[in-house]
Amino acid sequence: MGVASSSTSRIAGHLLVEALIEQGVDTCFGVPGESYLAVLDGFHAYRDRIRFIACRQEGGAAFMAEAQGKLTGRPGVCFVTRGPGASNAAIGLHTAFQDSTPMILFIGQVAGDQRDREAFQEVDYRQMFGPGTLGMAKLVEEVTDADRLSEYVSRAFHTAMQGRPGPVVVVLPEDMLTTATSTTVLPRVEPALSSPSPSALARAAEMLSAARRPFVIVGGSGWTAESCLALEHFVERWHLPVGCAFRFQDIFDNRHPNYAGDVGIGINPALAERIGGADLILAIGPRLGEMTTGGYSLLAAPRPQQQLIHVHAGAEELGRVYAADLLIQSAMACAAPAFNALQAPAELPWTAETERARNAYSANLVPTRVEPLDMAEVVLTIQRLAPDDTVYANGAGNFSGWLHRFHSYRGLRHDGRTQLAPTSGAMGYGVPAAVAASLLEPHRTVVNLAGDGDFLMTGQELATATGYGARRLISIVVDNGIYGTIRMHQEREYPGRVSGSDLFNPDFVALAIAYGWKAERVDTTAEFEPAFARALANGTPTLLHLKLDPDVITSRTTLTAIREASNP
Ligand SMILES: Cc1ncc(C[n+]2csc(CCOP(=O)(O)OP(=O)(O)O)c2C)c(N)n1
Repeated sequence: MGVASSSTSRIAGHLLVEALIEQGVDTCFGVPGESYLAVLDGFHAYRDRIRFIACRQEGGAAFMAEAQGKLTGRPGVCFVTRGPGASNAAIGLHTAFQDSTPMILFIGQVAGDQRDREAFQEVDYRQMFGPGTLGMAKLVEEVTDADRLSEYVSRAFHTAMQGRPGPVVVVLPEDMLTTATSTTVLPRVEPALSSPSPSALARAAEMLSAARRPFVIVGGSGWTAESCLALEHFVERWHLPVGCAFRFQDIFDNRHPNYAGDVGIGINPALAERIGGADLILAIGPRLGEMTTGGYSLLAAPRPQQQLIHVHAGAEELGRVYAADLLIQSAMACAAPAFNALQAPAELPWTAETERARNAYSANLVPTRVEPLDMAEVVLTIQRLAPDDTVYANGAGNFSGWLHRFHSYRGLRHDGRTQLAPTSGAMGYGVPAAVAASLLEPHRTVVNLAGDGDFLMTGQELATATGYGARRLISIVVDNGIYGTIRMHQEREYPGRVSGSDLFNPDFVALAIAYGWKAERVDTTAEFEPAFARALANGTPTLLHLKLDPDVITSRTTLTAIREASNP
């Protein structure tokens, strides 16, 4: 039901908030600005229906909205002010683009009578953010007529969710927002979803039936619990081995006997070999980007050795890199059920291979013990103690490799999305994503795994968590005193020549306590379990500061080994 009748006249700033409520939005993230006071006043007017979470930096706010889009499948909403605010928010927009996350960024803009003078903080957002297929936004629009604001909002929601989901920028000139309008809001948007054509499905079944060593890679956005269940049934019936694309590990239940591992950075070498040696790759949903293709080598670009069936929701994505053997344009909500309707042949030559793929995945879960702090054991302990529906959030850095390798995601069909991780590789994502998840779904436990570099890019959002009453939120900072990922690359390319990758760190425990969190330091594996149990039990945001030997650079090797291999 709408919140206003068409005869009501109110300023466009209020109409915008009414339109968001109509779309089912109950939480927006942002940093206020004088450019959109009329919208803030709308949030005040409708404060019993919708809340505006005031963040501490627009990068944090945009990451929170991106996480909201990932968690809910509908656009996360972020509000920022002109040039400086929009500049800070760019990282969240870029992440939403690369991760195919529905999101809308509203930007306050100079008044129309000041336009094009380079007025205070004026920026041309079409130049800044695109739109394009290789960048920051699917669509950038500036609303100059208050009577058409509803149309633009409706278009933003459609565009963010339809085809390949992604971010939309809507620019709001200050004078437009204060103009009275009696227009009404438009109805809640339900995205139009494309389905595979019967002939394409029949061709896919033929190709699968003729294969000897097929492999399925799933990923991308737009999945629902039902489509994930259909996917599970489809691969069971066809006995297919399944891998999850980089940072889409929660699409498929990692405990399922057909699950073979994640296809991303630090891939299990046995899995890489399997994908390289497959004769057919069925990619359902992933973008087949650099991280999922091992730098376009597991699948050679532009013409892979394997046969390729690529299923994706975005027409512009199909055939963009790979000259596939079969392209199927379909939303994920429709693709898996359609594949699940395909009849499998009685005999499938690869059944034993699927078992082997699973065994290789299980073998990869066995860690090499490390003293005094074993990150693999840390991840396995978190998994053992945390509730099943816990949301895991991380940013970018080598620390995330332990989570990606050792955590078994139970899958979207059981618990909704439980992995908030940037395929864009944006450092600083994890803290705000975790804060957003905790505020949006307060009944769930949220665990953020952060590097020391990663954490401090957005650590100020600890204040947002405290201020808005987050509870079951745990941030684990893995402090190795370096920008470890970069040091690793340095030691490989320029052994022994350290430059720009050392960090000075604050006392993270004192820092967290200053923000109103509880905090503990952990130096050994044995100390971790009781500290994490206390964090789970106390119902207060808690930071655990883990000291990690910088030589322990990944779950597979050390800095010393890398340096020695590069400098024999
Ligand atoms: C916003 C951003 N800036 C820079 C980088 C490049 N980068 C990738 S990983 C990394 C270091 C991460 O350091 P840390 O968080 O301490 O984790 P570690 O690698 O040491 O585990 C850097 C600087 C990036 N990915 N994102």
